[in-house]
Amino acid sequence: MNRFGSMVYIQPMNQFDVSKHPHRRWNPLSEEWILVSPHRALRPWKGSVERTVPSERPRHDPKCYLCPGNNRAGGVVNPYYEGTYVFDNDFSALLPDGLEENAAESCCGLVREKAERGLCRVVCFSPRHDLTLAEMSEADIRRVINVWCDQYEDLATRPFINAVTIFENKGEMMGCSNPHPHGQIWATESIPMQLAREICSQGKYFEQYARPMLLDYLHWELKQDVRILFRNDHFAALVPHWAIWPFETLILPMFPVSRITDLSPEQRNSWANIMRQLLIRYDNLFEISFPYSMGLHQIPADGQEYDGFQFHQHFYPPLLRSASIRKFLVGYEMLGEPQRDITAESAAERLRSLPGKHYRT
Ligand code: H2U
Ligand code: ZN
Repeated sequence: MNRFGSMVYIQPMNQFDVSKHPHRRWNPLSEEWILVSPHRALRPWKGSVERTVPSERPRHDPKCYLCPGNNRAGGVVNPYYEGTYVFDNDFSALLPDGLEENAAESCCGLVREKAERGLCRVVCFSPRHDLTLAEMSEADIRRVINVWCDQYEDLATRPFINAVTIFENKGEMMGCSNPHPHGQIWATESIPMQLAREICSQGKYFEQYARPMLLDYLHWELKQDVRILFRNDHFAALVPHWAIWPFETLILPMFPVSRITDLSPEQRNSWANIMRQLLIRYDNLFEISFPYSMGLHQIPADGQEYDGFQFHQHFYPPLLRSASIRKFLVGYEMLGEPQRDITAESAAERLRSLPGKHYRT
């Protein structure tokens, strides 16, 4: 009885279980918390896959600005390329050297601006309009890796370039303007914010433990064997413990390496192999060409040492439960912090359970 004369029921405390109860997880790379609400995803999965009509694309589209032999904006004509093809973006977000250096500050530093130089390139992965990386052979993905390495080498050695960001924006849902398999490279004078954060967090870890953070993390994950998707001699793919996007993944090398140009030919083969395994599972998940933003994080190209920095590849796919239901980072996520329902562990289990053969073959 309490002092108002009514019965007090003491609820037994629920034993905390990460697979059932709301909790926060720490992202040691970006140094941010994320909220996980697994109880919302406990409703049974009916496995219903909304089958979308696969969009049959021609091998060559006369209207595509990336297909061989076609016109691009500004009148340039693409060569009849047979493998990969790289060109300077006709609508580059950055302009190269030649502009005067400029930085200004006012209002006690609250208002700041700084001129930014850089180069933007487009990388066509294949002359075939109807393919994606997921449907390309391992050897062809390996050729794309070689192009990325050559581009890194070329851009990183330019005096005004300090960081090279290689990425792919895939699918209409991600705002990609063209289904022709392609990615982009932005080489910048400044170190972009996401990379700067990851340099800082990995640097602090290295200072404390004298080992690369992502290598220690990978060794721990390999022992746990819960979020690991696949591994080969040199690389592993996993759903990071702190993933925000439902099927977010990370490809990690199993040895210390800070830039892709330092990968040996065998290591590059292994990377192509693991990337292909992952991309096939992604497409098989909802039997569609799976949209995502993917990118490489490498050491800055400013000639400085960044102890503990480990090269890695992020995949951020927006899809949640089906081919058409996407996750938005809105509301609480814009004003509070990111949140997810299905846990990283169950996402990994789903991805692992998918066949290794592409659904279209
Ligand atoms: P997406 O990967 O977001 O679809 O972008 C394709 C890029 O291709 C985009 O950055 C460039 C756009 O500026 N582009 C050209 O360089 N030339 C063209 O003729 C059209 C598009
Ligand atoms: Zn095309």
